[in-house]
This record gives sequence, C-alpha cells and structure tokens, in this order.
Amino acid sequence: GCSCPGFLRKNWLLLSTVVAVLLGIGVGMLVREYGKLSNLDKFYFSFPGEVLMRMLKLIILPLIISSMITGVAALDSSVSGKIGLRAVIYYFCTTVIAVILGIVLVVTIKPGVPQTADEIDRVGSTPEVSTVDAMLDLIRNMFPENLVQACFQQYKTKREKVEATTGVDKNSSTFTEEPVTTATTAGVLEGWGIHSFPGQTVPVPHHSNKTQEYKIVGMYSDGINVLGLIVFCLVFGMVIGKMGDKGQVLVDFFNALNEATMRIVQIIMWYMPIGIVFLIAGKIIEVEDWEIFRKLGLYMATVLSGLAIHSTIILPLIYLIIVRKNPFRFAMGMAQALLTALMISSSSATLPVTFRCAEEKNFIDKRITRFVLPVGATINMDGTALYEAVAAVFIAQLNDLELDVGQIVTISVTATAASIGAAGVPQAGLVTMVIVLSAVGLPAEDVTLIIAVDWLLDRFRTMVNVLGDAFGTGIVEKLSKKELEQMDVSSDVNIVNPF
Ligand code: DAS
Repeated sequence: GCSCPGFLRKNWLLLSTVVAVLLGIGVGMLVREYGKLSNLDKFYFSFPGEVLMRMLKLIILPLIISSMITGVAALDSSVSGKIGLRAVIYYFCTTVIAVILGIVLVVTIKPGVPQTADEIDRVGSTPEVSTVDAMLDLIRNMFPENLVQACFQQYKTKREKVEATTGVDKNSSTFTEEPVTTATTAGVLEGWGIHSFPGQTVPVPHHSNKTQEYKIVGMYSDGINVLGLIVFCLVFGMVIGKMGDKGQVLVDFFNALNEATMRIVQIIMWYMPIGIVFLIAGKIIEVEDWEIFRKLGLYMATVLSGLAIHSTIILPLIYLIIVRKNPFRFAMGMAQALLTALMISSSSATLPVTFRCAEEKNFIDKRITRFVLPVGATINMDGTALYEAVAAVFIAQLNDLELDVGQIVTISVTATAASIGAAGVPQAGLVTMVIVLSAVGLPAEDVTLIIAVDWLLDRFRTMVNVLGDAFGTGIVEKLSKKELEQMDVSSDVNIVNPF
C-alpha cells in the first residue's frame, strides 16, 4: 500500500520548513515588486522571524550546559578522553582539507585577477585586528574569569585608531605601528564593559606595553562566550561524573535540565516554519544591491563550488570509508538542520535542531552527540575555513599581489585558526577574516569589498559547518564503538530520551 501518510507524519517538520522557505521566497518577491514598503515597514515585516531567532538563541545556553555536562559525566574519563581526541582529530583534518580545497580552487579559477579592487564598491568599515592579539583572545575566551558573565551577550566595539597617540613617542625606536588588540573578542572589553559607547575615545593597552587611543565607532553584540562555557562544562562534567554518590544529585539535576530543555526545543520547532517565512521574505525585501552579485559572481562561484565539493564529495567519502554506510542517507537525516542553518546562518542557533536530527533521525548515541555537537558548532567550521582561504586569496588577487608559498601557508594556517576562533553566529567569519588578511599584509579594510555578498555566502558556509559536525558524530561513534559497548549500563541510564 501507500506509505505516504507515514512519510508525511514522520517528516512533517521538514516538509513544512521546505514549504516555509518557498513561501517566504514567493512572498518576499511579491512584496518587493508591489509592496512599496518603507524602511520601518520592512523592519516590522520581518518581526516574526526575529522572534524565531530570539527563541533559538534563548535555548542555546541551557542546551549547551546541560548536554555537555551530562554527556561528559556519563562517560568514564578514559573513554571521554579518547572520544574527545578522536573528535578533535576529525575537526582538525576536515578543516585543513577544506582550506586546501579552497586554496586550490581560488588559485585555479582566479576570480580576482581580471578585476581590480577599485571596480568593486566598498561598504562599511572594519575593526583593526592584529594576529597575535586575536590568538591571545581565543585562549582568553577559553578561560572566562567570570562564569556568569560568560553567559551574557558579549558587546564588542568597533574602533578606529586616533592618529595622535598619547604617551608614546612616535619617533622612538620602540614604537610600532602595529594596531592595538582585536575587536573581535571579549577580552578587549575588560574594564570598559558597556561603559564605552560610540563617539568616546578610549585608551587601549597594547601587548607591547604601550597605550594607543582609539575612538569607538560602533558596537555590535557577539553572542555568549560559548567556548568558555564549553571548557568549563567539560571539566565540571568530568568532575561530577567521578564523584560517585556525592555527585549523583548534580548529574540528576543536569539530566532533568537537559530533558526540560529538549522539550522546549520541541515547542520552538512548531513555531519554526512561521518564523522562517518572514525571515526569508524579509531578507529578500531588504537586499538593495543585486548588481554587486554580478560583479562578485566569479568569487561567489568559487566559494560555492568549494563548499559543494567539500559537502557532497569529501565529507561523504570520509564518512563512507570509516563508517561504511550510505553518507547521503545520513545527510538526508540531517536535512532539517541543514535547512535551518541555511535560513538563520548560525551554527549555534541551529544546535537544537542538529541534536534532534542526529539523535532522532540518524540514531547517533547520545553520549557522542552531547560532546561532539556543541564543541563542533563552536570550533569545527569547515565551510568558514574554506571561505576564509578563498576570500583572502581573492583579495590578494584584487590587489595584484603575487602570493609566494610562504604566504599561502600563512593563509592556510591563519584561515584554520580564524575558523576555530569564529563564533557560531551570523557573519562571524567575516570578522575573523581580518586576521587572515593582516597576517599576509593585505589591507584589512578590504573585507569591505566582500561584505555586500557575505550574507548569502554565510548561509551556505554555515550549512557546511553543520554538516561537518553531523558527519563527525557518525564517524566518532563508529570509531568509539568498542568503548561505548564496554561501558557499564549503569552510566547509560543517565541518558534520558527527551522525545
Ligand atoms: N555563520 C557562522 C556559523 O555559525 C560562521 C561564519 O560566519 O562563517 O557557522
């Protein structure tokens, strides 16, 4: 007989999301054509979409904390160490492959060679960032000095160097022109907090012991410090897992929290299609300059084909070799998460959906997902790494700069680091891009050349980021089968099925 009703019932969420996307595109084009909306109307129009984003972001904090802590606590420390190591090796190898793929493509296709930078309009301004400080900030973020503060939205400032410096003799031999500390991470705001506001001039200490005056030109929020929370939850989970009876009350508490969180996720999912209609329609109405897509067409094609090769050939091949199961079936199981990533361009905010797909559709062991997914969403970004490499070489080509092997290697290394450092929020990769540029001496403000099309590329690279995390769960599970089976059943009952 026909299994259609069964198929519909099992996949209603995916189907309604697909319908929502199509509906959103249709509505967006209609309103764009005939709507004549004022800027304020546009703002109101996408409001239901904004509410969806807020709900998804809202759930990230309890989700990450409860899943990481219970996930790690349920494992023997020897087992969690092995699983962690395998996950990190997987993250690292796939990221490096993505970078190499990106570089090969951009060097072959040469999207920037027929054009010069002047032919493309620059939009917006960029923060000044230095590589050393960006790296230091990455580590700083891993150890938040205040756990509660790490759970808050971080406000970062964009700033401009004030020409006349104070307290520094510009002509002295020790003075360096190196820009002061990055604006990308929380560390720099230490002590200023949200007391610094646009228009204000602030002194910023430099790692070489000098102070430079900066004028704050803008502020943006960068989400919560997920990396710091993950590091803490890892340690905390390990500790309470080892405490035996004394720690059990905490393990039970976080298990219950995890179950409650997953139930809330379930509720959010009901709202998701509605939010998506307005998110996508709002975006289509909002975009002003479609002409830029023609000018940057070849660059976008390079990034997109790289992402396509990585996600449809390389990752599936790795999965096939290790797991020996159909990778496309696995990817289909993740469809809902991939679509969500495409719609909201944030791996962190997609996390609740990624969990659901991995556990409910692909039946990955929860002890694996709870570890691999939150960490992956934060540090494993194949799509972002590939994009950073392509964009840096593209900008070099626009500037007529012939890159030598050393510079290519530098781009590869910094693109990898920049993808690890990028938070799982929209367009984070564009901000950390500046690290890659400044490492090879390219003008950092040249990211403004690619800003106009970044929102679109961001969606696709986020999708690849999520797919990479998903395949990671399957691969790490397969590699850890022995340990997982050997583990006593008692620790297994800690994992409750939230659905
Ligand atoms: N959008 C990001 C993500 O969430 C990262 C990026 O900007 O590249 O994966």
